[in-house]
Amino acid sequence: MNVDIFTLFPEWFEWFLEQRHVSNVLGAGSSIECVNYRDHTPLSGRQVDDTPFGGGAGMVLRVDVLDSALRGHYGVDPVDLRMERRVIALAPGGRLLDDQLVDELAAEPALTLLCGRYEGFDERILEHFASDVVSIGRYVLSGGELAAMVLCDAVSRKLPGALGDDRSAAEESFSAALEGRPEYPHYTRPADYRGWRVPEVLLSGHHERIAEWRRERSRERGTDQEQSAQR
Ligand code: 6GU
Repeated sequence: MNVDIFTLFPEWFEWFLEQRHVSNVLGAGSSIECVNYRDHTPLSGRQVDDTPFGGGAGMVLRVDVLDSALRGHYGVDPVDLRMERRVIALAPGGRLLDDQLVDELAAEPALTLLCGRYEGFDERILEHFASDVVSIGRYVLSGGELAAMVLCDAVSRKLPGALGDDRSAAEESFSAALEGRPEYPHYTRPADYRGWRVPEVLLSGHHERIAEWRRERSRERGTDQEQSAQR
């Protein structure tokens, strides 16, 4: 997969790209490239944002700057770009990122991520250039960069070569293998610590009983999580 990240802070991603599971995926044929909006702005002084029409606090990323940045990088009109590849604007009001969306994005050959800053994007960017608007939760971050990293992290775990063992991604929390529910609890040595004993069934070597126990625990956790989401 090829991922391009448009941002005002490309240096934020340097640390992220060095992390093991990300660099494994990059080594296995994927690529992540960062593009600085400021390198493409048609405005003087590397300006990229402006005050909102109608007044109010903060600054808004300009539609002409995004047009130049996308056109400069891809050599096509950004209105047509979103027909070729998913162009995802990261904004708090977007579609909530969940395992289903992560799977959907992991199946794409290429993604473009647009990070907003300040008060966010001129609405025309979302309307005309983005194919999707994605949010990582119902709270406000100061920019889309951390959300882009969250999305890349979650997507890259689904790509071949990311994890030591490809089964880990298939059976993990919220996956279809667990019918969308959270993962069962894990234990390792010591089997008894301060009197806190590991459930006996896990030490039994009885694979069917272990699988059954894990399904039950996963179901219980799913119910607990639904109940706390309703509160
Ligand atoms: Cl994608 N962006 C910002 N600025 N805040 C967020 C978010 C995204 N998702 C949750 N909060």
